[in-house]
Amino acid sequence: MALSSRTQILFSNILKFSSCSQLAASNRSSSWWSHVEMGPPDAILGITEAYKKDTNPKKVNLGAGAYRDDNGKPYVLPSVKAAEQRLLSENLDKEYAGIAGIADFCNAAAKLAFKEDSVVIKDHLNATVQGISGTGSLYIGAAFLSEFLKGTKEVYMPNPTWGNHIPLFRRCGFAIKQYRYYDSKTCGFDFNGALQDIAKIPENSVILLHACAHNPTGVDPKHEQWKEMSKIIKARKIFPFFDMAYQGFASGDCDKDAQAVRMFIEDGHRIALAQSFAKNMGLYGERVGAFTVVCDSKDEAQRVMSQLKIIIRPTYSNPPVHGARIASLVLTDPKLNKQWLQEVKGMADRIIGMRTRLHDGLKKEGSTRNWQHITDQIGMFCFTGLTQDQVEKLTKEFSIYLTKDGRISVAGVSSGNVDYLAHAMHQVTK
Ligand code: PGU
Repeated sequence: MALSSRTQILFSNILKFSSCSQLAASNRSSSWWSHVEMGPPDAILGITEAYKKDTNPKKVNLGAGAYRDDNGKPYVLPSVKAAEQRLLSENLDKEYAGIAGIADFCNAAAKLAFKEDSVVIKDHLNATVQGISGTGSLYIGAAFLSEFLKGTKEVYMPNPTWGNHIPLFRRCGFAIKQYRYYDSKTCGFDFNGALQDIAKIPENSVILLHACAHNPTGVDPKHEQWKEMSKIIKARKIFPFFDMAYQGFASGDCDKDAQAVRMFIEDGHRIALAQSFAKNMGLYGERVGAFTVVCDSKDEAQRVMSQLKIIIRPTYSNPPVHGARIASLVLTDPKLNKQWLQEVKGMADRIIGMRTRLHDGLKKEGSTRNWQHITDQIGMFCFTGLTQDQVEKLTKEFSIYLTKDGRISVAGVSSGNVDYLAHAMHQVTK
C-alpha cells in the first residue's frame, strides 16, 4: 500500500534525524567520556589500596600517616570515646552548623594554636572557620589568598613537601615554586639553602611552612633557625601560611609544637593557619580542621570572616558537626583535655620508641650504614633515604608498603613488625 506523501516526508525526516544523531554519536565515539584517560593512583592513598590487595600475611602498611597502636590496630583515643559517649547522652539534634562551623570549636582550635593569652585571642584578631580536616582548611585558605592577597600568585613550598600541597594550591590559581629544605647529604635541614632561597622570594608571595613534624622529611628547623626565617620573611614582606597537621606529634607537647606559629605572631607577622585534628585526636575520617587568618583588628577579622563564608557556601555549604563537637568537648572540658594531652604524648612517645628499635634492629642485622637520621627525625614520618629501587624491592619481596620517596610512617611500626622491617631494610640496602 502506497504511503501518503505527508507520511513519506515525516519518515524521511525521522531517518535524516536519526542518521544525524548517529553521526553525532560516532563523532564523540559513542560515549561522552571516551576521551577521559585513566589517572594515576594517588601517591600516598594509592599505597593503601595496593596494600589491601596483598595476600601476604606478613604485609606491613607504612604508607599513609595514620597512627596504629602497638598491636598494629587503628587507635580511637579514650578521651575521644568518652566525649562521644557524653554527646550521645545529650541527645543532640542534627541541624546544619553555620557556614563557618561550630563557633565553640573554632574558638577552642584557635586557643590551642595561639594559646589563650595570645594577642590574637585577647584582641579577637582571628577569623577562624571550621574546615574539612587539614586538606579542606588548606583549600579554603588557598582560595581566600588567591582572591584577596594582592600579590604574585606564587606560593613557595619546602622541597620536598606533602604531595597534595602542590595540586591544591595549583587548583586555586597559584604558580608553585620551591625553596630548599632537605639536605640529603646530612639527612637534615638545609638552613643556609633555605635562607638563600627565601631571600630571593618576591614580595607579596606566599610561603608555605610546616608548623612542626615536617612531612615527608621529619626534619624541623631549630628555634634559632625559625627566628632567622621569621626575620627574613618579615623583611621581604612574604606572607606566611602555616600548615599545622601534627600539633603534639613532634614533641608530644602541643605547646612546644606550636612554638613556630607563636613566635611568628610575637614577631608581628600576620599569618594564615590550617589545622587538622586527624592525627592528634585520631579523628581521621571525621574530617575535623580549622582555618584561621590573623588580622590587624577585630573589625578586619569580621570582614575577612564574611568573605571566608562566601567561599565556603558554594563549596560545601557548611561543615559536618559530629567530629567538631567531639573535638570541641575534648578541648574545652578540663578533665578530658588533660587526659587527651597525655594520650597525644603517649602516641608521640610510642613513635619515638619505635625509631630507636628500628635503628637498633638495623644494627643487629649487621647494617653498617649510618641510620642516625631515623632517631634524629621527628613526628610521624622517617625519610629513610632508600632509593626508588630499594622501595620497590621492599614492596615486591617483603610486602612492605611505603611511598616511592622512601618515606615510612613510623606510626605504623609496632613491636610485631619492627624486626621484620629492620631485616627487610637491611636486605635491600646491604
Ligand atoms: N598537611 C600535611 C602536611 C599532611 O601531612 C596531611 C596529611 C594533611 C595536611 C591533611 O590531612 P587531613 O587528613 O586532611 O587532615 N597527610 C597524611 C595523610 C594521608 C594524606 O596524604 O592525606 C600523609 O600520609 O601524608
